Amino acid sequence: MKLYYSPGACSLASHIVLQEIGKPFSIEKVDLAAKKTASGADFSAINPKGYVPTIELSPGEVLTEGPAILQHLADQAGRLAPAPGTMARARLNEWLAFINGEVHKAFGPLFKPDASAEAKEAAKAQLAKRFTHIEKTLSDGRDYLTGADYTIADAYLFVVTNWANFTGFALDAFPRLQAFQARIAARPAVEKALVAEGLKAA
Ligand SMILES: N[C@@H](CCC(=O)N[C@@H](CS)C(=O)NCC(=O)O)C(=O)O
Repeated sequence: MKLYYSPGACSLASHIVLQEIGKPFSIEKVDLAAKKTASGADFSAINPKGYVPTIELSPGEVLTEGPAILQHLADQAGRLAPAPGTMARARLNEWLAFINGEVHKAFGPLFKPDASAEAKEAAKAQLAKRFTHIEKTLSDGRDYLTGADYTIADAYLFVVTNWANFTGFALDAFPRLQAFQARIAARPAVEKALVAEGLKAA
């Protein structure tokens, strides 16, 4: 299994889950601007959509889209997600869709150097609404998004909300989210993924 990634990008969630599961895998960095992998391969030929995460599960079997990859890894491992078909799994899917469509994508303008100040402010206002929903969810004392159990949604939420720290989006109003981030960052698998992507000293 090989994960194509860019350091700190949304692919970090898949990387964390691979580390959590502990089955053998490798990672290869992608230059997203040049669409070249670290070994010199044409990334567009591997994933014509040109983005990470992209995972080669077995020779020629490539899976894309973060939520699909996360669920496949969890289902194969029989961990980090409730069983398919259950209400608990529907709740997990609800979170994955929210993180993907409402949080991940809302960060877009904050990463674009050419986005107008107006577009950046609008993105921050949208994110504040979404973060408020997350903060409320975490306010009943739960450690993780869906309750007592750590799931793939927590890994994904950790990665995208961490972008706040690099985009000038203050988290002061979201203390429970900050505590959540610290809780997830302390997991050995998360630390391993951060070190492997060069985001943390070994
Ligand atoms: N729909 C995809 C989007 C993935 C995505 O936005 N990846 C970003 C990094 S976080 C990327 O590779 N961007 C480079 C590009 O689109 O050229 C998913 O949810 O996995």
